[in-house]
Amino acid sequence: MKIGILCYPTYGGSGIVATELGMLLADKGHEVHFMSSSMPARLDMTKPNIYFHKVNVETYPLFKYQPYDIALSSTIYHVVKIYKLDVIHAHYAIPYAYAAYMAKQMLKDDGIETPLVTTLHGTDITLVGQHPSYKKAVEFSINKSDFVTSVSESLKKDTFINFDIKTEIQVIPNFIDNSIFSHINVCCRKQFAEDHEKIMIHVSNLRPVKRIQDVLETFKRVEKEIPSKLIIIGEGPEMELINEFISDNPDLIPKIRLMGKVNDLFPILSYADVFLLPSQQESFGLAALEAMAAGVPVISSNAGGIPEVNIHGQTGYIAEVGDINQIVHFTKKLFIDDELLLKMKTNAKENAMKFDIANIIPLYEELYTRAIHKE
Ligand code: GMT
Repeated sequence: MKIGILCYPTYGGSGIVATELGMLLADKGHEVHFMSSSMPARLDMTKPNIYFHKVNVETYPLFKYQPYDIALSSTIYHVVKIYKLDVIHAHYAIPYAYAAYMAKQMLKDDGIETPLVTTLHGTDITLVGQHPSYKKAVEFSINKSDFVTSVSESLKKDTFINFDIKTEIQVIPNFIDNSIFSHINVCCRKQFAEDHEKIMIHVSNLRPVKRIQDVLETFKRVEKEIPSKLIIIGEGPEMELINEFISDNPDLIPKIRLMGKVNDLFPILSYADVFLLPSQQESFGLAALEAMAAGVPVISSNAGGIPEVNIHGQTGYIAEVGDINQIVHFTKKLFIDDELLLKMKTNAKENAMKFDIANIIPLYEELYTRAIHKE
């Protein structure tokens, strides 16, 4: 099949899922065309069958805002027409599903019917998609998509609650390529912590919805009793809050490692003892799944789809959003009991296997086939 993938290029769950999916489809022999404002962060252009088309936004002095969505729909139109794509897959409703619908109409005028599959990722439904400036357009583009998927049952439910949806929504959970962990060389834990110290880790785009304050407060309280280190990976607006916390707690400076965006996330994840994900909202929690696949138990909030990934008392623990006492309690519980920690590490890895790409890719392939054959 010839598949067009529209996604955000930056760090953020939807872009990562879209990129990993596209690369695996290309590995299986499909021709995959990525369209985005810049090269997606994890896209490996050395792989076969992969094409990248940059959306070029032409500036003009009259424009206060650049008309990205117009440039995007024109790019989709041209790429579908030139490369004869079979299907367009939009990741994140805004602006991808919307722009893809416009491209579909332009193609229709030329007698070309190209099916559109839209995957809802989370904040396109629960946060930004709720804003009056976008809500109607999001609803319209979902209803105009030929097939719609969501990354969790929870997100599917939220979509039906928040919008007037007339199409079916199929849940296709996010996934992980567990095979990458067989090649990881775990040699350097000492670079992050002494043997007697535990490691907490948090990976995100550091936006307010991630509740970084809970990560920092948990670390501060746990570290007082149990020697530990905190690794934070990612970049985003809450970096200011982190810097403020560090300057208010100078004794913690040598114990907190801020790593920004890292290219090779998985070896670092493998050193951690717990992954903290106290998010206010999380449709799935891809970062938690990646941690689990690396054998790291997750201590998370109960937001959105997280409980579909992190199983309380088995792969980690779940607390109410904002209940720091609970998060601290669960972290200490794991840190003081090596046997329990080891068991949960094994459980986490085992549960991640359920989300292995080998189980998920066929679901997308089947969906594309149905879309192409209008089934
Ligand atoms: O908030 C983010 O982490 C980015 C956002 C995105 O769409 O890029 O992530 C959402 O999609 C991920 C991939 O499907 C999910 O794993 C995240 O849970 C979801 N984030 C939120 O719902 C806040």
